[in-house]
Amino acid sequence: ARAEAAEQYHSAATLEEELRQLAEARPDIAELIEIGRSIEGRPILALRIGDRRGGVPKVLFMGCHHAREWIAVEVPFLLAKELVERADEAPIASWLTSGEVWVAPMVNPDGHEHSRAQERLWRKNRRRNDDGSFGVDPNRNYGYMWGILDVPTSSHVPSDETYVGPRAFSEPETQAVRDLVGCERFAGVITYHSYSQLILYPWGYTEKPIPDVQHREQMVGMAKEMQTLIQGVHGKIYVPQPSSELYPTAGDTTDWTYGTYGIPSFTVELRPRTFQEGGFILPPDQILPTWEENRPAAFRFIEQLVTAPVA
Ligand code: 0X9
Ligand code: ZN
Repeated sequence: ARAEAAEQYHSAATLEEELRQLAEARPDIAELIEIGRSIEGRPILALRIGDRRGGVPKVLFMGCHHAREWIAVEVPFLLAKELVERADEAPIASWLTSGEVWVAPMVNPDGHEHSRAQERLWRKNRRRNDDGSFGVDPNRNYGYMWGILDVPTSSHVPSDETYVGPRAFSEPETQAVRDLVGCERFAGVITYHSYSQLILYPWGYTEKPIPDVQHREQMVGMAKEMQTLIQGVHGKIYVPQPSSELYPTAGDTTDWTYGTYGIPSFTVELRPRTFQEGGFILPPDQILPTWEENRPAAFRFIEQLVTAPVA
């Protein structure tokens, strides 16, 4: 069963191959971009999808900051695939004219390969730390309020699962995202993780609500709408909540994208809901239903942000 699952989920190599095929099939709307290289030298890839007009609002979807969260590669990949393959159909065609969608399905390719080949439950990247242990948690390494917490869920001990790293953006994987987001000025970000079926929005570093009431209401509203859209497909409930309600962390992706750029930012924790249902080990026959239920929420996010006036 293990070998079978590995075949139905993407490796870094099969992902690159399929992203390349998408870009080659539709060079008019899709471009494969290497946004950086991992510690072990693997390309970190993003597919840019749009008519390339310039000055249009852009939306970013990312996946697989955490190595073992295999489904978090597949959902953004299937989003990219559908946008490219149905690029000429309404309403996708109009989104790709009025805006642009960027998809980076595997931010942590080294960790992901390690999870496939060596340790299925590996989480971090593959940095060799000063104490000889391996790995920085990429989702603790972003530069907004980085390192301010010292708790089990956000640790300064290198061998810990949630090691924040020696400094903000110490890792090439988070540097790649930092540089991309700094360049492209996205209107919104969704980063996929697993598991628990949650829709998380900032803050993660504090239980205090976001002070800007408009931003807060916008993100709470969007999260609730996503919940409804997801539930409408296969009945699965994804609970919206502030990230810190799950547990406190400093330096996660969405605290940085919201804290630095003020853009709507969500962490979507995909299937399953519980450890008893498999936790990080999601049977491959659930890849498609997980994508199907997340499709309308992702589409709505795109639609909302690309049809809004450019900031
Ligand atoms: O711990 C994480 O990085 C995310 N959960 S996971 O099980 N995929 O590792 C959640 C990050 C959301 N932020 C906070 N909880 N603060
Ligand atoms: Zn995760």
